[in-house]
Amino acid sequence: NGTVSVTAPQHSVEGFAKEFLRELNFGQGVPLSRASVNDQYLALARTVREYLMARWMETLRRQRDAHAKTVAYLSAEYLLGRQLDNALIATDLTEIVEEALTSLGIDLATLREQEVEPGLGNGGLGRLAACFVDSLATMSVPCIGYGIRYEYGIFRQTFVDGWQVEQPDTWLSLGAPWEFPHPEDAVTVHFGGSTETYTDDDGVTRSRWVPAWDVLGVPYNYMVPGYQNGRVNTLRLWSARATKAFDLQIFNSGDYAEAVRAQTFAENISKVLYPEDSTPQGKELRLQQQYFFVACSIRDFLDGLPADFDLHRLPDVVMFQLNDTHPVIGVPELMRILVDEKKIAWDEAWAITQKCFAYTCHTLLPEALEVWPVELLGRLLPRHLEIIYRINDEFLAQVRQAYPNDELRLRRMSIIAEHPERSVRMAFLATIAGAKVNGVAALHSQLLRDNVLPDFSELWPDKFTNVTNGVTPRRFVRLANPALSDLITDAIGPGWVTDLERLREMEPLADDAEFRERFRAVKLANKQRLAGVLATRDGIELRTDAMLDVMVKRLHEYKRQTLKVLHIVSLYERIISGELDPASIPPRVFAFGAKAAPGYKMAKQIIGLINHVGATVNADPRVQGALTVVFPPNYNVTLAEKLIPAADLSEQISLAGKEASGTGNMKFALNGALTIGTDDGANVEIRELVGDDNFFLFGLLEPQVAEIQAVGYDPSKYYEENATLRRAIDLIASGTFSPDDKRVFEPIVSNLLTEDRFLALADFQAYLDAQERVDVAYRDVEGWTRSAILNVARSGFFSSDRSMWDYIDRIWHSQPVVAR
Ligand code: 26Q
Repeated sequence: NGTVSVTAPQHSVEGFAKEFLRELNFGQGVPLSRASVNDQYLALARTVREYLMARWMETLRRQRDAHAKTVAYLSAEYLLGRQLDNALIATDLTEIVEEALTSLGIDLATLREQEVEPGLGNGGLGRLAACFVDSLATMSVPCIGYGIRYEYGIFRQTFVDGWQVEQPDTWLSLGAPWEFPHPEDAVTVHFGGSTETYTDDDGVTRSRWVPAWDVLGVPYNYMVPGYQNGRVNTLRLWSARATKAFDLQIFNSGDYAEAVRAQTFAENISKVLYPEDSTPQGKELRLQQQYFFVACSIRDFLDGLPADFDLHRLPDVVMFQLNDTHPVIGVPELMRILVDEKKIAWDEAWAITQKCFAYTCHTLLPEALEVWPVELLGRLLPRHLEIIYRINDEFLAQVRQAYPNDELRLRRMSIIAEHPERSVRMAFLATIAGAKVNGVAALHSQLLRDNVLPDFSELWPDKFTNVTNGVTPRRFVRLANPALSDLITDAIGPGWVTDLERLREMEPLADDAEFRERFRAVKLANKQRLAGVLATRDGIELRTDAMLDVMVKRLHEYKRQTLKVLHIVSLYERIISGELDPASIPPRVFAFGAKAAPGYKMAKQIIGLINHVGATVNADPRVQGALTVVFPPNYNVTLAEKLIPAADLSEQISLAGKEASGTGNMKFALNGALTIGTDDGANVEIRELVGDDNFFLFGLLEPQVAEIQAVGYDPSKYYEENATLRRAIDLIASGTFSPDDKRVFEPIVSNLLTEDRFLALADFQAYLDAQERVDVAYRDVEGWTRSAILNVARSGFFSSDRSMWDYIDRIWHSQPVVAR
C-alpha cells in the first residue's frame, strides 16, 4: 500500500548506545569527546524518537485502512511539558537508556534538564488538550490534534524586587528535536478583500470570496505516543510563512526591503501566544491566528480524504472538537468550503456541519466569553461574516417559530450582539452549530445550562452534556512521581497506569501501618527532591520537615490568591502581636506558583504582595521558622511535576461558581495531597469521591453567593465586624510589607474593602477555621497519612482516559482502532 516498512532499532543497552553515538556523530556532527550537553541531549532525543518512528507509521497505515472516525481536536493551545521522559516511559526505554548513557559516561538526569518545555498554552485549557491527546493515543483512538506552533510560547516569568517581569520564551533556540516539519503539506490561507455575487453555469446567483492577501501554513508534526501500546498519534501544529505569490509580486516590483517586510508580516501570525486567559481584548492578530490554524486544519483533514469521497458522509469520518470558542471560526469556514467550493446546497451543508462540530466551554465568567466586533470580522473574513449572518437569520427564524412574539428572546439569543458595539458572540455560534455542548465538571455544566446559556438549553435540552475533566496518569503520576508509582505497583501491580480506577485496590492499605510508613517515606523523598530542584533552579531553601501547603495556578482574582495571602498575614500578625505562639502550630511552608497576564494590573499587584509578605515573614525571627513563603518564578509543567508530588495540602479556594473545573486539584489528590477547597468546579466531585473526612471544605455555596450578590455585597461589613480580618488588612495597609513605599498595596486594600468582586472577605473566617482543622488533622500523623492514601485510592475517576470514554460515549461516537 505504498508504506515503506520501517524496522524499529534494537531494544538493548549496546544497541541503544550505538544508535546514540551514530546520532551524535552523524546527526549532530560531533565526537563524544567534544559534545556539549545540548549536543548530547539532541542526539538522545533523536535516538529515542527513532524508536517511535516505526509505530508512528504503522499507526497511520492502520488508521487509513480502518476507515475509522477520527477526532480532530482543535485547540489554540497545547501545554505539552517536556517530551523526553514521556517518550521514555511510553517506550519503556528508561532503564536501557540510563545504562547505555552510563556506559558512555553520561548522566541521563543532566540531559533531561537540558530540555526546554514547549509552553504553547496558558494554563488549564492548554494542559487539558495535552492530557486528552495522551489519553486518546493510549486508548488507540484515532485522533489528530491541530494547533499553532507559536515561535514564542507563554512568557518566562522573572521577579525583580518581587514584581513580575516577562521575558520572551525562546523555546526553539537550542533546537527542536521532537518536531517534523512538512513543508510539502503547506496550506494557503486567505484573508481580507470582499465578496461578490456571480451567476454560475446553472444560472444560480451565488456569493464568493475575493480575498486580498494570503499566508502559507506549514505543518510541524509531533509524536503523541500511547503508553506502551505500540501506537503513536499525531499532533499537527501550524507555522505561518509568506506565500510564494506574495513574495514574487513584491520582489518583482524591485522593492526587496518591502518583500522581506511582507514575509515578517506573514510570519507574525504564529509568532507569539497571547498570554491573556480571561477578558481578552479583540486584537486583530488573535483573530488571524484563530482563522489561520483552523483553516489550515480543516483543509488538511479534507485533503487527506480519498479523491472520490462523498462529503455528505463527512460526519461518519470526523468530529471537530472545539476547545473553547477559539476555533469556532471553523464553522463558517467549513460552510464556505461546502457551499462555495464544493457547491453543496446550503441546507445540506448546514446539516453536515452541525454533525461535525462539538463545543466545549471552559468558563463561567461573562467577561471571558469571546466576542469579535462585526467591523473587524467583516474586514478580515467578509465571506465568513455573510455566512454567520445567514446562520443567524435561519436560527432566529427557528426561535421565532418556537417562541412567537418574543422579541426580547430573539435579541438575547442572536449571534450578533448590538451593544456596546455590534459583535459576534462566538459561544452562541458554537452552541448553534455544535452537535453537543459540554461543560468541564458537573457543577459547571449545570451552571452553563442555568446561567450562561439558559435560552439555548431551554430550546435544545438534549444538546447539553457534561464531561468532567481529567488528567493523564502517565505524566502526572507515573512520570512525575516514580516513588509513589513504585509503591502502588508493588501493592496492586502495574495495570493502574492505563486503568486508573484500579487504584481502589489500595483502599485497604490505608489501614496498614507499614504501608503508611512507606507512603510517608515517598512524600519525604519527593520533598527532598523538590528542595534540590528549588535550590539549583532558584537558590530557594526549602525545609522538608514542614507541612507543604501549595497554591499553583494562573493568577486571577476569582481564584483568590489574596485569600491565601490574608491567611498568611493573619497568622503572622497574630504571632508578632503575641496572640499566637509559633511553637504551637505545625510548621508550614506556603508555596506559590502563578503567572499573571502582563496587562492584568491587579494580578501583578497580588504577585508583588505575595513576594513582599514572603520576604518579611521569612526574615522575621519572631516567626521562629513556623511559617515560610516560597514563590519560585516561572511556574510551568516541568516545575509542576516536581511540586505536586511533594505537596501535603492543595489549595483550591476559588469563589464557588467561578472555577469551571480545575485540573490541578485532580493532580494533587492523585499524588496524595489533601485538599482545602470550596464547593466549586471539580472540587465538588473530588470531595464526593474521597469523602468528607478526607477533604477540608469551607466557604459559601454557589446559591449563597448568588443570593448575597443579589441583595448587594458589602465587604466593609466583614472588615468592621471581624477583628482578626481587620488586623490582617490593617497590617498590609500599614506598609509593613513595603517599607520603601508604604502605599504600594493600597489598590489591593481598597479593592478588598470597597469591591471584593470575589467575596474573599465573606469567606475569610470560614477559611481560617478550615485551616485550623487542617492543623489539627496534620498533627495526627497516622490519620493524615490514611486520608492521603484514600485520596489516591479514590481519585481514579480523574484519569483523562475516563474523560475520553465519556466524550466517545456522549459526543463523538467514535471507536478505538485496536492493534491487530
Ligand atoms: C481568548 C481570546 C483571545 C485571547 C485569549 C483567549 C483565551 C485564552 C486562554 C481565553 C481563555 C483561555 C484559557 C482558559 C482556561 O484555561 N480555562 C480553564 O480551563 C480548564 C480546563 O477545562 C478548567 O479546569 C479551568 O477551570 C478553566 O479556568
